[in-house]
Amino acid sequence: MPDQTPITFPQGFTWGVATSSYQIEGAVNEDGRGVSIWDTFSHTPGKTYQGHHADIAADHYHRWREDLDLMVSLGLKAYRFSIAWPRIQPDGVGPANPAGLDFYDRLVDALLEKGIEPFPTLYHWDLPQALQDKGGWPNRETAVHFGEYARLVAKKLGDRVNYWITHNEPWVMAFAGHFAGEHAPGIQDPLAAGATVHHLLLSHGYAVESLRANSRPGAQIGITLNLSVMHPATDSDEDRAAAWRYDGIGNRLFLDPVFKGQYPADVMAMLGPMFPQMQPDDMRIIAAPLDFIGVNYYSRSVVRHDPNFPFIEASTIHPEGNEYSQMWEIYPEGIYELLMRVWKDYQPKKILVTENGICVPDGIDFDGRVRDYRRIAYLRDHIAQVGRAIGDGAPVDGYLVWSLLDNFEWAHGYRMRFGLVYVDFDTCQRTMKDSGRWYAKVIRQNGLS
Ligand code: IFM
Repeated sequence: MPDQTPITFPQGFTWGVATSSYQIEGAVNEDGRGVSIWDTFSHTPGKTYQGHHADIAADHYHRWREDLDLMVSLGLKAYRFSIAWPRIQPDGVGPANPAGLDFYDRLVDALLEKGIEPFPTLYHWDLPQALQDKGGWPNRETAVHFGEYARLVAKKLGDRVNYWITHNEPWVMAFAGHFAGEHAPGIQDPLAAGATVHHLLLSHGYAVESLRANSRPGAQIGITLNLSVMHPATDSDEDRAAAWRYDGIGNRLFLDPVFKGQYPADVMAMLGPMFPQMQPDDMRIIAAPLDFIGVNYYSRSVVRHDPNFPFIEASTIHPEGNEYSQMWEIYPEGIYELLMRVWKDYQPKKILVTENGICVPDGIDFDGRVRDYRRIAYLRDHIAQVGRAIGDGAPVDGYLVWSLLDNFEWAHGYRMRFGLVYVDFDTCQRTMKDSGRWYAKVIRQNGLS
């Protein structure tokens, strides 16, 4: 039975939604945009569900004004979007492409005009293909180029943007992209994965320097990590140790360098040989002070000891009888546990939930409504747990739903729908779902009634 206790959030709490460039924009050949690794990957046979790609996606590049109207009707306080690096620097290096910058410039102005705070993310996985051809993230030079890209973006938007996010979910880029090969660039090489972890973190540090130097006074900078809680499958010592190893690679491998300036020793004992040579200043650059940490939470992991998996010797299970979405277990208490843990172990000045959401099958009923009641239940239960964490002292300042629109869910293509707004991918027509109307009410009431 879901918890129905009313909760009022602190005044000024930031309610919003999140999206990313490749998942919604389309217009891949327009206004000088270069090719990204996701264009290449999604057009490679067998890499995505039924060969889906995002050449058109939700056509947000052309329909952004309509999408802005939807944001206004939701009453959003914040909109998190990502900037496509190949629109700004088609080859990943060199001068900025004015048409690419202009797109985000117009968007930022229009958001501010409507009283919606823009939260741009510099990188949500769409690396320029030209940089991939020179070695991609496993090449240390890519981190340097990222610092320059951040500078170009900040020079254009830094007079108006108050909140910057450097990277989205570097864990996914490193491990799904370079170890499992399920995401672009589709590499399966432990050494490439280790180098990618380090160079993504280094590039984050370079980007913080560029953003600080080119932003308005008081602008806040953070990074978004996909974090989880790792529960042992049983009480056995073996499973508990396995869950701790999972925690090491999933959480501490990114949190420790960013907040403590060092990689966790137990993780390095496991993965050290995968990592590149580091330079003396690297950890100082990576641990540049941040104003907030962005936390993406979807589900927990239930972990057991499993020697079949190299390095980590652990795998996850899906306990019977629990509730699942199309992709993950539904476990709202996990967001409470996670927020409290991040606060207590790392003492960030501020935490923002930069993504939380669910994919469940939904569709338009004959009367034109989308009755996605499971999404409403999921959001309600998670928002309640965020409220509980705030009540217990965690400095959580905002909550952003993933996602505004149904979109291209990477290797799953369009069959996974996360939106508060339904998108018909034949016509790109938008329909507000019941969850969108429900979320608008949450925002109006500043909490759960
Ligand atoms: O769609 C993704 C997003 O790009 C990153 N975070 C998780 C979402 C759902 O899988």
